[in-house]
Amino acid sequence: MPARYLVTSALPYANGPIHFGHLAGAYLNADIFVRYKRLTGAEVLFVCGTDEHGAPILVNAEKEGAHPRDYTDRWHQAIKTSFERVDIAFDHFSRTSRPVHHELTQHFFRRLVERGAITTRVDDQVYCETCKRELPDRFVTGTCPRCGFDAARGDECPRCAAAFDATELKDPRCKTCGAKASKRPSKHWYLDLPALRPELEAWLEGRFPGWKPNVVGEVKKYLADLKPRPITRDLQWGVPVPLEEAKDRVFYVWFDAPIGYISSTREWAAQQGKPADEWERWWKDPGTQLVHFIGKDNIAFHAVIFPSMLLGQREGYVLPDVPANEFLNLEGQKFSTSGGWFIAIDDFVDRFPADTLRWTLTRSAPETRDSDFTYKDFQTRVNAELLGTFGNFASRVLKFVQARYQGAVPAAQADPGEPERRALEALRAGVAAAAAELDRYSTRGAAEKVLEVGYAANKLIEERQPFKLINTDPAAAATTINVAVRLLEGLAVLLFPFVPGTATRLWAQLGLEGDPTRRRWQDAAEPADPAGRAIGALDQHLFQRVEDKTVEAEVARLRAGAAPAPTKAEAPPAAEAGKPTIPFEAFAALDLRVAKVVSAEAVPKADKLLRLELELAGGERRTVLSGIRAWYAPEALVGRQVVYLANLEPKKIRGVVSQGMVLAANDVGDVAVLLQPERAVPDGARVS
Ligand code: B3M
Ligand code: ZN
Repeated sequence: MPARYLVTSALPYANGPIHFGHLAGAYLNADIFVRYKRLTGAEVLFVCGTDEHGAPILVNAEKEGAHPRDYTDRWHQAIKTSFERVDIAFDHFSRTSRPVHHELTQHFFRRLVERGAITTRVDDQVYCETCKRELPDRFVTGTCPRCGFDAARGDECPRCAAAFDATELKDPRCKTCGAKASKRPSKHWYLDLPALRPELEAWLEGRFPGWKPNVVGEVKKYLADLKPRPITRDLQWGVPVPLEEAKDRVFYVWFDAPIGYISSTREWAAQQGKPADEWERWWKDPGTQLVHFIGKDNIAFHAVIFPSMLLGQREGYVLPDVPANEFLNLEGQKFSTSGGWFIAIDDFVDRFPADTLRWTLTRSAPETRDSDFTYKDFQTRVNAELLGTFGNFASRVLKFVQARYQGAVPAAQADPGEPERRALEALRAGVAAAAAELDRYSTRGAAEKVLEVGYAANKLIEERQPFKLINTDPAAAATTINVAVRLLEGLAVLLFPFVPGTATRLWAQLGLEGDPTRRRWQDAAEPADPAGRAIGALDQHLFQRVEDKTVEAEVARLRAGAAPAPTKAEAPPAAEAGKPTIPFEAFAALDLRVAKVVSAEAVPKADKLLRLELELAGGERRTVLSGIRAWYAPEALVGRQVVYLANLEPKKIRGVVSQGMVLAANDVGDVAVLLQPERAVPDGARVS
């Protein structure tokens, strides 16, 4: 088992608030793992920081009339504060806009050039004469080369889901200024991944057996189509490419961002006054286990591209484990910051303790498949598990010590009974089982094992009834209470990685100094005899109930805040505002119906598409492909009624004949929102 862990979480873009989906993907699990490993005595460094380059940040800064520096200053601080409020305790939280990162990125590039792993290519790029710059996909709109939709995006069409290069768009227009865009040849630099493939594959072979199937699958899919990747952009905001002939180029954000883990480490070492080569003890010593916690959309960057860049340095960098999580949904729908369908951390912890969120998100963590946060589930986790299992047990036992033993833990008989032995065995088993789950990065599995220890502790009290037993057999009652206090000490250590604030309060209520980090994880299995020790003040309950009316209010609040009307900055450019007037007959020709979704599934190799089976009147079925996968979890659509255009010409897409289209509002801040009748109507009902 390595004695040293270097843990990273995906660098959040300095481009918006952190929400539950982020926490559940790459941050909360990392923090739990770090706290656990430190409890075992391992040396751990936990680094992160904001990812501050890239076109989306430029787009949003421009929308606000702010310089990207000011814009990212604001989001860096806001994001840092949000993490602090839910006890995500990085050792260092840097920014990729800092000089230390720019210098290291340029060094990485030069080493790759020396290594012969950088190539160049001259390609047509969409260019705006007015803005005097090449236009990345997000900055371009135009007419879809396949279906003629005149508001297609730079890389795909929201109507027919065709994917294409921006240079294939007809009548391309600059999204920033609306001017017609042109094409011009442009030289860019490429990371030659195939040149690095042999070393990469040799390493992957050794890692695949220990990796999650979703990660291995994603990596193999990427390797099947491995080609050189463009790593430069014609933008002014980013890490400059250190070549005279590329002075108007910066690195593509995904080239520089992962290097941010290293620059954050170097900055940490400097700020801690460590020796100049301390960072290399973490990044180049084979005794370090590097672990990248990420969401599934980042797998290729962390398991193929960044390791290739590290191998290309030929400087003996350690290579990562990549325990990627799937996605968390919110009340059955995909998170969408721009669409207003998210719960910001700050907003939530203003009303609920951070530990209630940490525990709920851990218990429903999307470790092997997408999962869902609902306020109902939150209420159950808080009331039945945190309060009902851990909180009540602690309160009953410690209040009893206060009331009947003058606040000091009573002595146990030499030979505790079978129920006490079973409970202590459950603690020992729980310590080992939770460790095994955490060692394989399963925080969800580990929390389940800790909960089982809580159940065993409550079972002891149910079986022994010490609060009555004291009247007939005081020695036996004292033994049960003594053992119950040992269980509480063990639970305080086990709970610390998950709910650190509560575990620390429990530790104080037990009359122990400091916090649970005073104890080693493995020692939690054998708490010392607490007889005679004074317990601490029982000033407050560890948890508060969540009432039904609170859940209803929260869901209403979420729905009210969702999908705000597009602000003027989001409204489509004038050219898309209206369409030419049509005769009534043209509208009458549309056969619009209400249809029920009877099944929904993702379309293989098509990131944006869902395949829907619709039911009309008399059980008639239709198949439709819809580009709404980014916003709707398939399972959340089944049973819903939608508005369906039944007489659109069928079209074969990705091998599936799509018979028509379901209608959705677009341009709601880059989100699609399905149209549906305001109440249930017969399937197949006509819309006019
Ligand atoms: N900034 C955020 C994301 O795609 C991206 C991660 C970078 S990690 C080096 O989740
Ligand atoms: Zn322009």
